[in-house]
Amino acid sequence: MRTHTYITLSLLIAGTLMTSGCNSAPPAAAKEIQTERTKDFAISLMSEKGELAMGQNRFIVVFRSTSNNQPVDAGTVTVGSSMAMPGMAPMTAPIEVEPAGSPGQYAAKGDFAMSGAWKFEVRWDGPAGKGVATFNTNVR
Ligand SMILES: [Cu+2]
Repeated sequence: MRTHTYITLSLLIAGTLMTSGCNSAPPAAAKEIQTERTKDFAISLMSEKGELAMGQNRFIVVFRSTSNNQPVDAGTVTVGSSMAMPGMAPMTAPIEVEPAGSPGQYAAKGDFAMSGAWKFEVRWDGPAGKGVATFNTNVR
């Protein structure tokens, strides 16, 4: 049963990848993926490779003040995702976000089932108020 063997092996590999993806430390050297600006913030998505790719991704969300370019605490941050699918409900990927240990930096991870045009909505609620910024980002 070659097919069955192949599937079992794939599940084992997928399981190993998921386990190794549990470390929540932000990437050591992060490159900018995309930056969007609001009145108060320049909000950047960053990752080790400077891009998002199909499958499991870890990236960081950085909030900087537009007045002095310094990282600034945005309070509670969530990231929503969706991909428009012709003739179907949009595809979504849950994105886990947690504070990355220094002000204005948040570690995020999510698993994208398809490459293509995704929309990310970064929401914040904290000392500087609340808001949302939309990123239209290509997932390779
Ligand atoms: Cu899709």
